[in-house]
Amino acid sequence: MANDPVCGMQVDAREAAGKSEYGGHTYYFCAPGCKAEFDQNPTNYAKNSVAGHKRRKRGGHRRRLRLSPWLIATPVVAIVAAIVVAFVLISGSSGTTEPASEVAGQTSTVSFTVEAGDDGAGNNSFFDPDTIRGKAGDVIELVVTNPGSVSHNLRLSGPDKKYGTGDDFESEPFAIGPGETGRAVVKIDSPGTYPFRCDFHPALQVGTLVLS
Ligand SMILES: [Cu+2]
Repeated sequence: MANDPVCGMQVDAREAAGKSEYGGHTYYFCAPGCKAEFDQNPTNYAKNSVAGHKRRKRGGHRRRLRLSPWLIATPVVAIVAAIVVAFVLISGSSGTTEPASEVAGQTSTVSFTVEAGDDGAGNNSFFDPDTIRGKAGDVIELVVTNPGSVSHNLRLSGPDKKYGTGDDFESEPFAIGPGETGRAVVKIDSPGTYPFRCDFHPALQVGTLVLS
């Protein structure tokens, strides 16, 4: 088994959804979204960064956190590390908790919390609620919590209701690890029903944003 360097899931190399060569190493991915993310920023994920992928600050300045493989193999230590990382993020030494609550400089006026979880073994991933109702034109913050055991994210199809076309809204961080919280800030001006999904579990973990 290999580890998907983006979301940290275990991937059987023979059944991987994609692979990339980087720095003389082969990486396997559970989903096309993970491969695309890796290919854009391989240095963020290559070697030793499996569980430690911790993310971009606003303004393009990147924060990197590399954990050695033994940490990943030792859940207790990994949990402690995650708590430390969360503390560092919350304590304000990073820009990550700055109001991601804006779209083009606008502050969100409505906030919804969505669970992106699984059954505790990485299966049956879900969003709860899987239908969110808001108003077209509002700047809406989606707070995405992950009570599950593997990484999830939330990608909202943009105004065109299609994924991967450049107008999507994506949670930040891209991969929300177990116990972590991410955010997406959304603004769509036309009423309608807009699908969202987890890029790591795109077939199963889906929902809709209904804007009136
Ligand atoms: Cu997921």
